[in-house]
Order: sequence, then C-alpha cells, then structure tokens
Amino acid sequence: MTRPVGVATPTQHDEVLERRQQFRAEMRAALGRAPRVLLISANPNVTTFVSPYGLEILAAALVAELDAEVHILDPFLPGTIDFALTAQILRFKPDVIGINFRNLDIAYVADIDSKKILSRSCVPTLRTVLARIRQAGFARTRILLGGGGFAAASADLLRAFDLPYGVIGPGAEAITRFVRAVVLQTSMEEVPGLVTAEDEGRPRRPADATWDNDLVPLCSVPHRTILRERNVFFPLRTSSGCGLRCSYCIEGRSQARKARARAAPRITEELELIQRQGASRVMLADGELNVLYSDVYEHALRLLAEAGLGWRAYCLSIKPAPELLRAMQRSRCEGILLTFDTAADSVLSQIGRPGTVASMVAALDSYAAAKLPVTVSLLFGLPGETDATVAQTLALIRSYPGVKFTYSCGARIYSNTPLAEHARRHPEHVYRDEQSDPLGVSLYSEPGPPWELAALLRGALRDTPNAERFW
Ligand code: B12
Ligand code: SF4
Repeated sequence: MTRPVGVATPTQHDEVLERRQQFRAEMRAALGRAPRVLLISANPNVTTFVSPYGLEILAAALVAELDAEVHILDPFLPGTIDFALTAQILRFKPDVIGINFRNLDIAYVADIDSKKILSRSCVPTLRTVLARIRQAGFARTRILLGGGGFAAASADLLRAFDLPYGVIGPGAEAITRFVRAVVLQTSMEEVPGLVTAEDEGRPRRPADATWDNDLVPLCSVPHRTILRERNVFFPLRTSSGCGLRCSYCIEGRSQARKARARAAPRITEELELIQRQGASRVMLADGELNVLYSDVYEHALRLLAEAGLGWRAYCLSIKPAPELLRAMQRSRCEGILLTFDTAADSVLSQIGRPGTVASMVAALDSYAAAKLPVTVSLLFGLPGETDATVAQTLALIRSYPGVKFTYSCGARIYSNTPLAEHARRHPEHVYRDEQSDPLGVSLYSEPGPPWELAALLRGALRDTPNAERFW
C-alpha cells in the first residue's frame, strides 16, 4: 500500500488548532485509535498521466484535522493489479473510503469516417473499483465519491451505483466532516458539498475551498516518481474555483463557486516540496490562471522563474495586466492555453461568458506581442453556431498564422450544467454515443452533427498548418 509522505503545515490560528484538538480527541474517544481512511483514485489516465492531486489534498486534511491514518491507492497505476484492491481493503480495514472520480470521459471525440462519437468513458473504471469494494463487504454508507467527473454527473452516478453520498466541490472539509460523522454516528448535515441522488447536482450546503487552499498536499510517492521519471508537469494550484459560469463547463460547480487565491506562503511551501520531488515543469492547475486578478500569480511565476521551472496554464482571454505579462515573460513559460471557444459575439453571449470577441482578440494580441507561446482553444458547435459564425472563427485563425489554434467539434453535455438544460429544449442538436444509458457521452452541436462540422473544418483548414483538431 502507498503511504503518503510530506509535511502538512497546520495554520497557526488558535481557532483552527482548537478545532483540530477537539476532532482528534473525539476520534480517540470513539475508536481508541486514529481513524483509518482509504483514498482511491479511479482515474484510468485516459490521455496523459496525472497524479491524484485532489486526493493528496484530502490526505493532508485528514492527517492535520483527525490525525488519521491515510492510504492513497491507485488500482490503475502502471504495474498494479486492480483485483488486489479487495485484499488491500480487507487488510487495512478502513473506516471510510473516499473515491476520486476525476474524469467522466475524455470529453470530445466525433469521428468523421464512422460518423460516431468515439469518446472513451471512465465509468467502467469506477464500476470496477466499486465492485472490488463490494467484494470486500464494505458498507455503502461509508463510501464517499468526489472529483470533477463526479460533479459532472453526480445524481446519475449515485443512482447507477446505488450509493448514498457524494461531494460536489472542494473536499478537504467535506471528507473530514464525513469521517467524523461516520465515526461518531452523527448527522451528515455538516458535510459541505454533500449530495445524494435526489439533489440533482445542487448541494444543500455548498463547499468552499478555505481548508483546501490552506493545505500543502501529502503526496503519493509512486505517482510523483512517475511524474519525475516521465518529465510530466507537476500540478500546482495558485487559486481554486471559477466565478464565471460558461454554460457547458462544470468548473464553477465542481470547484468553489467563487474563485479564491491561495495564500502566497502555501504556494511557496508547495513549490519547495515539488522541487524536492524532482519537478522540472509545472502545470498551474487553476481552472483559468487569471480568472481573478491577484498578485498571487505574479508571486507564483516569480518563484517558478527563480527555481528555473517551466510552466503551463489555462488562461481566460482577458487582457493581462502589464505586471502579469512581465512576470510571464521573465519565467520559463512553456504554454498558455487561451480559452477562446469562438470568434462570434452571438455565440459568446449564448454560452454566458462575459466580454466580447474584440476584448478577447486584444488579449491574444498582448500575448502574441509579448512573444509568449500561446495556443488558442476553440469549440465549434456551441449554441448559436451557424455557417456565418463558423466563417468568423475561421477568419480569426487565418489572420493569426503565427499562433497555434486547437479546436474541438461539439460540446460535451454534462448533466449538471445550463447546457444540459438548453439541450433538453433542443434535442435536435444532441448527438449521443451508442450507449443508451444516461451516463453515455452526448455532444451538443449546431448547426449540424459534430462529424460534419469536423469534416467541413478539415477541408477549410487544409492549408492552414497553425490549426489542429484536438482529438
Ligand atoms: C490541470 C488540468 C489538467 C492537466 C493536468 C496536469 C497535471 N499534471 O495534473 C492536463 C492538461 C494534463 C489535463 C488533462 C485532462 N483533463 Co483536465 N483538468 C485540469 C484542471 C484545470 C485542474 C485539475 C487539478 O489538478 N485541479 C486541482 C485539484 C486539487 O482539484 P481536484 O482534483 O478536482 O480535487 C478537488 C475536488 O474535486 C475534491 N475532490 C476530488 N476528489 C475527491 C474525492 C472525495 C471523496 C471528495 C469528498 C472530494 C474530492 O477535493 C479536491 C481538493 O480540493 C481541471 C479543472 C479543475 N479546476 O479542477 C481539469 C479537468 C479535471 N480536466 C478535465 C478533462 C476532461 C481532462 C482530459 C480528459 C482532457 C482531454 N480530453 O485530454 C484529460 C484527462 C487526463 C487523464 N487523467 O488522462 C475535466 C474533467 C471532467 C470531465 N469532463 O470528466 C476538468 C474538470 C475540466 C473541466 N472543467 O471540464 N487536465
Ligand atoms: S471561464 Fe473557463 S473555467 Fe470558468 S466556467 Fe468558463 S470555461 Fe469553465
């Protein structure tokens, strides 16, 4: 089993210390030992290898708050056998099992030749994990689901697997309070972000990221070793959440509902930790790095520059402040993934993103003038897309031959989003994979099927080497 190692730094506030003392005493009194929590990563790494960053933060919370004994297990780690999971559960005898379901599927794949959706679902992975847990005879009321993939289809997943509880949003406080409620046999009401199958994606008490942001993860050694050996980007978050609500995106629902920056000392501490782990490149794991303006980004970029680490980040297309641009230029930027989606104002307003195409283009101009390596991401087929809006976006691609563009066709419909609501009213624009159950992959695509859009764009962009289809 994997024992997470690392150093969690307790916040020095009296209130926090008092709470932690109380929680730990309660656990000892009820159990006569520390609570045991098993955290399982149900992520088959569909595209690139990633570490279970969310679970590492939960592990830090459980140790800091409850002095818990925590194991992080990944039955899909290369060289691991998934059926060993049952034996590991029987041996460790956890009081609670927390499962991270990071990806529901790989989001977008419409195949031109077969005229089908070929996206790969991660639901079978979750099914395997739950089957192993059941084989160990573990009570379903002590299982808690969470993560981005869970938030995207919470009610459907709970119903499909007959599970009572999941958490939407940041999980540090939630897992701590869940363990406490299980051990003390008290109500689950205090668990922030808790949802049941009836809640349809709306927690009764939303979670926020205060606890999560204040922790330094307890890292899973095997995962971090693979990141180092394969020279993959190590995750590092400077903020959490997104205050915007783009209609197709689960970000503002799966993370905190309001973007919050982390305190600079926590970022410094975590950066030092990943340097010791041998990181040479970092993915700034924020939904969008610049979604709220704060000097914490500049602080992080300065630290990265001093440490000589490369970095990548998703960035919203808003004009970067001169200080932020300078900090980016002075550091080893390996990629800014600019969220653009469309060059048509009519589509932009339909997806509920503030701003205009002119303001997004101004942002692109700033990054391009600063000679930063920008990749613009586009999503064709959103509500309001027409032949004319497709032509507008094609014109944008052609007018920036020096900038790389990636595009997808058809927007993944997640059941907990406004796009799902819109799709229910416009079933003529919905395309499903061959699975008929509610957890199958469905895409929204206007004005025609996603594979037709993809074929049209392939033809139109034949002589445009700066544009590439994402999948
Ligand atoms: C950075 C990032 C990447 C990087 C990762 C780099 C790295 N080395 O880690 C890259 C670019 C590689 C990437 C790839 C992909 N990604 Co990505 N990624 C992100 C992003 C922006 C941040 C991920 C992260 O580290 N977050 C910070 C951690 C701490 O948050 P977390 O893991 O969600 O955990 C917190 C909570 O969810 C909760 N929680 C988590 N688990 C549990 C468990 C329990 C029991 C509880 C109570 C709570 C809980 O508490 C945690 C701590 O606060 C997220 C969006 C986001 N803001 O999270 C998308 C996101 C996770 N990615 C997504 C997708 C689709 C993908 C890809 C499939 C894209 C593709 N087609 O290639 C691949 C899949 C990679 C794989 N595993 O194979 C989707 C997943 C949802 C879905 N559609 O199923 C997200 C949510 C984006 C979105 N808005 O749609 N990604
Ligand atoms: S700005 Fe980006 S992260 Fe935020 S809701 Fe929109 S697409 Fe999602």
